[in-house]
Amino acid sequence: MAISLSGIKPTGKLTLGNYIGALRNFKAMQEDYENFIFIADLHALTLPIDPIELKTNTLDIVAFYLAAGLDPEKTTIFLQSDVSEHSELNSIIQNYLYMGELSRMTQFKDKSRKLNDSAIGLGLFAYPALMCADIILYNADIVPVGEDQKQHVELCRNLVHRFNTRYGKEIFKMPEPVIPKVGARIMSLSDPTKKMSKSDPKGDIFLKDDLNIIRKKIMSAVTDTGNEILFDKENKPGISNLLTIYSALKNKTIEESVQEFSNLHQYGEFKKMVANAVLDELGPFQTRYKEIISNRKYINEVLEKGAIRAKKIAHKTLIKVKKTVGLYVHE
Ligand code: ATP
Ligand code: LTN
Repeated sequence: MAISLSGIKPTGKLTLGNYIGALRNFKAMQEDYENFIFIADLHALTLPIDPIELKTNTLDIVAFYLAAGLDPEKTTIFLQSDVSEHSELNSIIQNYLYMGELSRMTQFKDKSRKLNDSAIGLGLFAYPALMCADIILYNADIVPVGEDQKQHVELCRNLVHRFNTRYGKEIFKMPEPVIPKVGARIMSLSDPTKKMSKSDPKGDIFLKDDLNIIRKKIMSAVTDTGNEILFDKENKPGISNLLTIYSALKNKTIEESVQEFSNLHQYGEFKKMVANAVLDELGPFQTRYKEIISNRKYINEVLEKGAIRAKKIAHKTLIKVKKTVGLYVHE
């Protein structure tokens, strides 16, 4: 069975962007792939974060994974920091990535721009090395992510090629990013030219928001002049974003949704239908989340079982890499 792997870093409250671009696709993978889904808690440390907040965010993501339908019998759910092989492989493969290519990463440029030079941590710069270790430890064939993470997976592909060429064999499998056709980049509702982002929230819909608040946020989303429901990212970014949200949640193509609304010449009515689509999805999701988050024993069991299963595979890869590069492994 081919292998799928992905993760989310617990840096803040998850948004509808995370749900559409990532979370909901993780479940789709568990039927056809051997599925590894983790919480990238080590990555969350690449920017300053309060320890209590980190822990709360982490537990929330586990509950979100389960509420989204990940089945611990089919998907290995675990914390990155529970499997020390991630850090060990990171310290080996970081030597095969170059400063030049790391400094070209858009995420690094965006995040470091907001900091003083003296406050940019080494971990933020080296972020993609750890991400690459996450991927290759499990021999992932595919990596389902939103648009913004594609560049990191591409960098990992370069590393795989470089490493395999250097050692003359297929040590690592070549991973493929899988980006959703609709909803790979959900934009902010108050500024549809900016990505909806959990660490830089602007008019975002959070997965835990009260349903009435969610409706209000959608009804007051920034739209554009005119009254036609058309997909035009340049001239109608607000309407295009709402069309994307609607289409993704209804499993429709953008064209199908545009067709559906072709007789509607009122943004208000359109927004109501988008809000209904979001509430239909998030209502039951929130009910499941509340049940799971109050059952800490179950969450612990899922994570413990997941870490044991993940470690078995990760350890094998680490030994193979150590042998390949010439580190002495006691036989
Ligand atoms: P941060 O603001 O801390 O960088 P983020 O909201 O961008 O966080 P990540 O943890 O980086 O979230 O991403 C988790 C997953 O969600 C990734 O696969 C990412 O591509 C996806 N994702 C994040 N934001 C969006 C968005 N606005 N639209 C679609 N997918 C998204
Ligand atoms: N960088 C990703 C989280 C992440 C990840 C990974 C995703 C860390 N390691 C490996 C896929 C595969 C993010 O910010 N969403």
